[in-house]
Amino acid sequence: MKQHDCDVAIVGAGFAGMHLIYRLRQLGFSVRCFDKASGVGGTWYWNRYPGARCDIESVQYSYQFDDALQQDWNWTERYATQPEILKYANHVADRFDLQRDITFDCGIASAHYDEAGQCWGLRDATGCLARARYCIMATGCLSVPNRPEIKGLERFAGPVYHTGTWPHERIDFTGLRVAVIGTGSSAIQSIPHIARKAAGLTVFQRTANYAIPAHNGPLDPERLKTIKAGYGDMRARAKTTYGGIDAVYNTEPALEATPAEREAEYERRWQAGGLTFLGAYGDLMLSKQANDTAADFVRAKIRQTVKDPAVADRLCPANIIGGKRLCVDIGYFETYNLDHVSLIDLNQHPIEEITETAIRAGGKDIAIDCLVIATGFDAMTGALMNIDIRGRGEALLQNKWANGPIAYLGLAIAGFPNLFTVTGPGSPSVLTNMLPTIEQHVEWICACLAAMRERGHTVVEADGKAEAAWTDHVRDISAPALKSTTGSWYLGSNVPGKPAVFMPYLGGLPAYIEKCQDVVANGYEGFSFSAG
Ligand code: N01
Repeated sequence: MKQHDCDVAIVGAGFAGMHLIYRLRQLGFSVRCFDKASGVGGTWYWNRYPGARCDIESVQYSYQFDDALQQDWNWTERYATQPEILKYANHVADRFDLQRDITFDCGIASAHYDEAGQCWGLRDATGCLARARYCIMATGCLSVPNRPEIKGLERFAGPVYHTGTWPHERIDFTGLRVAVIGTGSSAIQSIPHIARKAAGLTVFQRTANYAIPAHNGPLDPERLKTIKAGYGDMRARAKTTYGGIDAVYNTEPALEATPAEREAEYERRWQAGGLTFLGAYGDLMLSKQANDTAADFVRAKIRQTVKDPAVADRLCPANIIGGKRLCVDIGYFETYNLDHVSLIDLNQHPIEEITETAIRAGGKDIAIDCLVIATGFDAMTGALMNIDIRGRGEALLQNKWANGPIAYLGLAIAGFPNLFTVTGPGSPSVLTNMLPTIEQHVEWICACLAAMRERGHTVVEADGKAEAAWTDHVRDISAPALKSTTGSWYLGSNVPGKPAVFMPYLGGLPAYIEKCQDVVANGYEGFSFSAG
């Protein structure tokens, strides 16, 4: 394997890695990007399960760094499908000739900082691949599948698919008895598609989930034209909202509205569809009582949709709405009205084991031909903790983060000079529209590297004190928040043994952007620089 000596090594060729290549090249840095996939696209390369699509409107879940790109590309649906997003990623790679700087089919196993040489050495399983002054981890927040440990799983004779590493070839469920384990976004999107083909579908649910209808459809060309005419304004407005999505977020408290007013507002948002349902009132994620009003509305919708009241009961979430990431669905609840679809509540009937031909739950064998595991990801820290990352004094990141992530702004880590993370823990990342959030990090990191070059600096490192203060701040604002009261992948509670720490920054995108700008305005406050 060829060794690459370059200014910047990038791990991951998803939307973050691709934008990094483009921007760093523009600034005159030499780059080499590595990805274990055989193509670009990151999460959209791997998540090919039936029904996979974005839950943020395509016109907003897209790059804005190049106006000609956003003017030229035409999204065809309100919420783009996985194939269309992957096509877009490939279009961007071709348009900016990014692939020549990417080594595919190459999973980085270790990244070690060489203090004397002031550079990072990256290796895959076969040996040294790159030596670079800087290393940027663009490894994604949801890129490591969470695989459940179920007795007998390895004995099952039929095919087993994880939604997060779906095969490239089309899987035909026609006439098969299928089981799906999990009821998060991936399951909620795939279940209606699987049910359309399968002879029987059994869904194993541990926690019921809220889903708001997508009301997806073709993008009206006239609407697209209007959006494109005002794209810049739309992007600017989006940056002023908590989640980086251009939409109307009410600030008035739900509890000050009358029940009739609330019902009308929730109904209006239900009919509009999508994640911005939670923008109905300003206190939905602050007050349990307010949250209950929205949760009750959605539970009533589930009961209206699902004909069997016992099944509807099982599908009605008991926890707060928006605690786990809200899901956006197309025909999910209606699917349970089909005679060949059944729902098993794992709290009442836990899986005892999997045999060669069946799932045994609650003392009963449910015969299946294939199994779909939709149990999500080891989120936010999983990809970084899976790489042997060593900083100063060969200190291991795995040790530093053993009790939860400690990072400065989700961008840098004390003791790990010249290492950056894109949308790392402690940044708003997964609580926002990821594309603009990725771009904000990429722009910040690239500007930092350019500033260092101008000043003759060769080493940058987050200060331990600044890092500790930011990590405390991230923890302090999440402690009283309703969101941190629900078990979720934000907290790592979906992965057995993972420390329960609320990982993303809950202060919202505008506050975070301001903080990043202030850091720069104050001479990169919280970072120290030196020259070799
Ligand atoms: O994963 P999840 P996901 N036995 O963690 C259950 C993004 N995404 O892949 O809630 C039985 O949400 C688990 O139960 P519980 C999006 O950000 C985006 O669906 O932990 N069940 C849960 O029901 C999303 O939030 C899109 O009790 C087990 C399910 O598996 C994130 O990815 C589409 C279990 C996992 O749900 C993750 O979504 C898809 C076990 N041992 C995903 N372990 C878009 O639209 C876990 N579960 C862009």
